[in-house]
Amino acid sequence: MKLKLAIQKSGRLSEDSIKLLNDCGIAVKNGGNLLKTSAENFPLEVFFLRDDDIPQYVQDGVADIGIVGENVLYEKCKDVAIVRPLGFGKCRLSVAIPRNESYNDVKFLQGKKLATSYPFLTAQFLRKHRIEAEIHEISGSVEIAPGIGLADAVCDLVSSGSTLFMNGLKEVEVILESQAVLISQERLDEDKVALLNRLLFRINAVKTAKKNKYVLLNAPNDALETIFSLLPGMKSPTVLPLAETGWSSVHSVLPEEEFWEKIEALKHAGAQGILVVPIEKMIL
Ligand code: PRT
Ligand code: ZN
Repeated sequence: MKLKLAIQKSGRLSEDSIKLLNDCGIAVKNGGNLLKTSAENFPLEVFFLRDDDIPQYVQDGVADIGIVGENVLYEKCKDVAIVRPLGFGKCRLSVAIPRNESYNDVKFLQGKKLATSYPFLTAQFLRKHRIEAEIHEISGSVEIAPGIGLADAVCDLVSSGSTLFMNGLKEVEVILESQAVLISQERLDEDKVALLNRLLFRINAVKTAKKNKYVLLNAPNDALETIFSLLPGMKSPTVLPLAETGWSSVHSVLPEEEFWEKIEALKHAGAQGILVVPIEKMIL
């Protein structure tokens, strides 16, 4: 028995999805022309699909789990469970209007025409703000719609914003912040849940590792107490005596977000020869 995973065949989420599997020690070759493939060393079958189809396939149980952007998931309104955010494919679904228009608030959109590939989420946003506007659904190149007189505004995905900029548009409202998520069928049988948990264990180890650094440093023994308070580590730091008397080597783990602040404080406390190393896997 194998767990069936649906990922995007070719697009912005494909590479990161395959990389995540590889980081989890699961050997999967990139899709190419394949529609499905089996992992070599984990009971996993991978389906390569268009991202728009993934929520439906997971809902219907054709696939047990899938990787898809929240934007697609919420637009499609399928009955699936979100298992875990994955931290890649970050973007936002935003309303943008021609740069030369002045904008105060959403009332600007009253009676206007909006072009989008996300009619459901756009309609939901307009309803929430009690705005009546016409939604014009198009499947691609939404950002050119105002320029060719097809719409007054767009509702589209943005990451850097350069596409909007190049098309003379400015972002005025964010409807949704999105990232890739792991989704699962609502009613997986017990064996599949066990496989999903094995996969999740690995994903958690990979993701936790990315958020942390391994720190090695030398310190005079009388500075150790201060250093321990700065580097509590997973349980407590490892301390090894240096050949030079009165000095120790301290090994510990430090969250990425506290990195610079802590390094400064460690130097201040007397630490020397600080080495910071990436962690590949971390199991708490
Ligand atoms: O063929 P298939 O249907 O599978 O792929 P697709 O063409 O529908 O999707 P794809 O590969 O473009 O995107 C897949 C997913 O990546 C999206 O559903 C989002 O969850 C996520 N994602 C992240 C993005 C972006 N960032 C993004 N920037 N999807 C699209 N874009 C577009 C954006 O709309 C704009 O037109 O990229 C363009 C460049 O963005 P800027 O702001 O960086 O200029
Ligand atoms: Zn798509």
